[in-house]
Amino acid sequence: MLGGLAGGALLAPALKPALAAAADPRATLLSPEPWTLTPGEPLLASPYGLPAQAEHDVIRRAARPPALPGSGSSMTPLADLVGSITPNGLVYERHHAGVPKIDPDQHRLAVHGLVKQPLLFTIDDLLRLPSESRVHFLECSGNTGSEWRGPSGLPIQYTHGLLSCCEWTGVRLSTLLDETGIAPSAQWLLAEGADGAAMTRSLPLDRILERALVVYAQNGERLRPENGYPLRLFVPGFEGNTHVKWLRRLKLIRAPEMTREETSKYTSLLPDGCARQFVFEMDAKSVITRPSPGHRLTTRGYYAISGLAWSGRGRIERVEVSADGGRTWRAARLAGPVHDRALTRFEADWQWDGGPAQLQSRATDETGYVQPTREALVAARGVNTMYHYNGIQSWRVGADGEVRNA
Ligand SMILES: Nc1nc2c(c(=O)[nH]1)N[C@H]1C(S)=C(S)[C@@H](COP(=O)(O)O)O[C@H]1N2
Ligand SMILES: [Mo]
Repeated sequence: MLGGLAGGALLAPALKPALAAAADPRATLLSPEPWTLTPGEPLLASPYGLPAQAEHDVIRRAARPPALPGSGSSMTPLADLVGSITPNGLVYERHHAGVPKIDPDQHRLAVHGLVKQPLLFTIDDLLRLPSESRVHFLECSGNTGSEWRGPSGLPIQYTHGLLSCCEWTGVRLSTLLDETGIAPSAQWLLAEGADGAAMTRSLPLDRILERALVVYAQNGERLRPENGYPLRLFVPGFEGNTHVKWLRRLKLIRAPEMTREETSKYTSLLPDGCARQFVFEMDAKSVITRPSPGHRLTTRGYYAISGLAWSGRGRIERVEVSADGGRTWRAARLAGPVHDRALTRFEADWQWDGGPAQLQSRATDETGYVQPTREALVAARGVNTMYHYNGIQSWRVGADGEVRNA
């Protein structure tokens, strides 16, 4: 059960082993560690900094080998990250035809179609325009598809790792369209990438104009090649595939183009035989990142349950946590900034009594939408779709302290 804090002495039992070690004459605080005795590594040992050697396991991983050369995805190691920002080297990757090698000096963005004046922008042109930086999540609509038919047994990197959150910087789409002008008949926007897949999506202009950015930077530096260098479209809250990478063309159009990505892919077949098409917003969702499968609890007592919540429709309003499989819920605290359409870190106090437990989290966003159970989601959508799974996730803690996706 989720217990309260006993008079503030959170770690008293956990500290006992440390104090016992201090009584060991070989472990007195006064003996200097070897690395205090000589100068360390020189400056610029790594001109572009790298994580500490001991953190070498905190890496992106692919759940399966690619079906075609260059296609596939690698996943963010969510269990090892803190706060809400994903470091650039760990942002998940999803490519339909590999990462193109683009010369930024030759790259152009065309804005054309139902505009008053078609324009071609170089990267330098875009850098001259007013910029905007915003923190937003990016989630593949296939994320957590592994859980449609019940617990997959997989750890969080493979169930929820098609998810990241960066500070994205670029030019507002509306700024570019102010330059070109918009013809009155323009209703949709077609975005096309300069990769082998020529990834192309149609987007409803009125729903994205206020927020969409053409970005050239993430977390303070220029985009990584795998995340769209030198330019990508960013559509806050929309499914990942609409954030077209290696962006080369924006065309204002009257109606959706019905591209491969919105007909053969990214539609969801419902139980009644109808299909949902143009499902853009990612529904509110949350997951406990620590503890999660692969972790093992070793001592009873206090643990901070930590996780992430997000919504494609706005800010996270509330997160609740259960330790008894959803029978009772308690409010978690939001433990960091709460940005619009961004990962939001939550934490809840928990006393592990050494017995079996079932940890769950449930997010509510500012529209009042509550993250559904898997049963409710399956009742509404069936199991014939791969996309937009946002059911409440359960991690089982065994009496042995082992955490499992079961
Ligand atoms: N041009 C292009 N844009 C693309 C893709 C692609 O294959 N080509 N993949 C899409 C998909 S399916 C997702 S989920 C996101 C992944 O972005 P990331 O690799 O930066 O995480 O990019 C989208 N944009
Ligand atoms: Mo995706």
